[in-house]
Amino acid sequence: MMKWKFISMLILIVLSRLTFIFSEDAVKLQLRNYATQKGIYIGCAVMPQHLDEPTFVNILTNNFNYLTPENNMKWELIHPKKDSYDFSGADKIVEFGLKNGMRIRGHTLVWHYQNPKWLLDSKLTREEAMEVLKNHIMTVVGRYKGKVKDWDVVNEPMGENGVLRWNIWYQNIGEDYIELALNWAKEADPDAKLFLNDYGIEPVNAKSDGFYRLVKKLKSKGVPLDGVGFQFHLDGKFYPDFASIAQNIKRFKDLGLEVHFTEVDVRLYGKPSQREIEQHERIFSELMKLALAYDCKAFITWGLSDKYSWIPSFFSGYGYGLMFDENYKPKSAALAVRDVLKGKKPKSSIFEIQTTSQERPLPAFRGKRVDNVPVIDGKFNEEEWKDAYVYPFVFNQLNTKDFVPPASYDDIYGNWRIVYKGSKIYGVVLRKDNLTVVNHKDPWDNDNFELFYNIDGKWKQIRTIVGKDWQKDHNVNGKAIWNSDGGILEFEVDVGVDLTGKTIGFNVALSDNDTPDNSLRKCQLYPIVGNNTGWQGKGFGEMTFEDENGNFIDKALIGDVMPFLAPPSKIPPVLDGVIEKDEWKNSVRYPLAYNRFSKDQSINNGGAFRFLTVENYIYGAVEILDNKISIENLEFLFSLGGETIVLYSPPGSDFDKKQSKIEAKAVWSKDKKDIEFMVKIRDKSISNEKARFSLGIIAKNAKGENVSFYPFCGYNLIDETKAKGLGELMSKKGIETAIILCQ
Ligand SMILES: [Ca+2]
Ligand SMILES: [Ca+2]
Ligand SMILES: [Ca+2]
Ligand SMILES: [Ca+2]
Repeated sequence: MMKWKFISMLILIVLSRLTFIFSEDAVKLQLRNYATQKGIYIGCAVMPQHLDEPTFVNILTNNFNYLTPENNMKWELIHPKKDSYDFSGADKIVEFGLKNGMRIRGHTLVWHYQNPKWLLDSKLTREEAMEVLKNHIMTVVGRYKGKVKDWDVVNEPMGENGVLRWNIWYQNIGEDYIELALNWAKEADPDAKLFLNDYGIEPVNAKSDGFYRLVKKLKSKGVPLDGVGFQFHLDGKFYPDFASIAQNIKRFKDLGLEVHFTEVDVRLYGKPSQREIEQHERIFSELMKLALAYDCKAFITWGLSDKYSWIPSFFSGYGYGLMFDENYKPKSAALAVRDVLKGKKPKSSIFEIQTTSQERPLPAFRGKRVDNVPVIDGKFNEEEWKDAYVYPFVFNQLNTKDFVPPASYDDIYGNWRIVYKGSKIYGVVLRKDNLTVVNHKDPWDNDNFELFYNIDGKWKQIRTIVGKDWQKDHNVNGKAIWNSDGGILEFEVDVGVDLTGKTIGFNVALSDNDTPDNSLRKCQLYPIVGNNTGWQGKGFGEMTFEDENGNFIDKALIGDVMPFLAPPSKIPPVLDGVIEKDEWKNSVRYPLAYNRFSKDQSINNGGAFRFLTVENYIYGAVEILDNKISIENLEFLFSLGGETIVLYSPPGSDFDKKQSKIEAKAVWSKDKKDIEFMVKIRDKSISNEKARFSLGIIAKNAKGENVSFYPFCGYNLIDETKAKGLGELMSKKGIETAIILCQ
């Protein structure tokens, strides 16, 4: 017995020591101080019993200056019986907050959920219901008058479809229960700020449209309403559409309302992968940037640490929602939020920059016309396919900082081609995958192929899981047939519009899941860079269909491809040919996967590249991943504000600067597989500007044929094989470039 006691004591000591070390890290963060400097409140939801735990309190008071009770002001707890209130929990939180110099948010006076049984069982007339609600609001708000500065007066009033949600107050009082509640809260404490709070209203969508109409009407009637709360309970699997959220915040602010982030958490399923953890971090830091950029005055997480998060009990199998883990260790998200709070105030324009622009961001893909249509039978043997352009699946859009697909061709590799006749699209996908997984409950998390198109403003997403036809609920006029090992997919889709000479918004994606235990897919490869927003009708590339004369004439811009990013860095990387993680840590890694010397443009892992913006310089790093090629040149083109720079660097040598006096330098690694370079763009700093760029590796393959690795498709080099490079081509006709956003 003694022995066990001793060992368990030791374990306890070690554990508490661990907690101590982690909590020390957490205390050191001092999010609160940085938030104060930026004029934003950073808060979290708490329960009264947490305030008896010294570690919790220590982290809370050092990092947060805003508190809200997670449950103790909800009817069920604060008003458990018809004629009696229980203020004990709420009082404790309010007093604690005030003692520690925190602002307090009251949550909530009206909600459809967590109501006491007596209330749910009451049969009330309109007048009786008004009396019950008014008494409750006057009592609760009255008690905390001058102490609680912000109130979520009504929580979650909106239904998913943008019409008011049914609740007991709506039922008994009518639609005006919201304005009555706001008026009574105002009467009880004229100085408190009053909010309506909801979830799922963060981006522009049917629900936020309904919410917007509601608050606009209230404002126009002069109802006392100071702001709206966007809850931000996010599933970290989906990267949010921050541009849409920004646009939404702006329209609410334009009504003269404050926008608070009221219940932030970003949940992940199961044991998160490194990619998911990075996305979790990125979502938190982008949210904080968004809050600062739009002067949102409060950023509240729904809990302090995963130790007490509501997530696992509500979303089975999910966790990891908050900035501190269950041992109070700050996650990378907490450090990222701290860095955002410490940095310069982000400009709102970084969220407003939209992919849709007057310029075509990327060349369109090409769909050839066929007279005899291929037989859709999973056998890839028709002549019609041979002449088609072939493109890779390559940007892993599930990732946010590393878009390069898995290194092994056997793990996942695919290419695709499209031909058409009339209104019908025909396609072939060739796919290599080490393990086919088709048993996941969510169709998109299986090994699958997806086709996205936007024709004349109407978009559609359709999916076929390996081995199966198009998903039934997608109502496809066509079929999808796989061969027996899932290596070939042939499909047809009638889009109902003659495609001859037409340009459409277009995208495809190949997903890979190698975990039959129902874990999530690990990658979803697209032929374009993006943010995985195709399922929201955004982030489309383009396809142009051959016209009746055999020409490809790109029509008006239909797609809205995301730009490539050159994030800012304060410290310039050391140009020594060694691409160190730390010096490039802000950058995004992109694949070089298009061979423009061939009609089959698909390469999986030709190379990778990344950029950084350092004041008035652009820095780049390139990795050559294909071992079998002999390199002739690194080619870099950059064009900003009318000035175009074209530079070449042969293996092992600096840029050839004979043709230009530009300040530039390229350094290759000893094995000539990695290159680091910098180019001075101009005298003035670059910040949040869009430029055009192209970057390529020009080489010969083992057979001595010309190959090139580019980040996007293109045709010039195919059509004019005599041209040796971009410079020469540029003088002949416009070279195809993509947009790079220098942040
Ligand atoms: Ca066939
Ligand atoms: Ca695989
Ligand atoms: Ca797989
Ligand atoms: Ca270096």
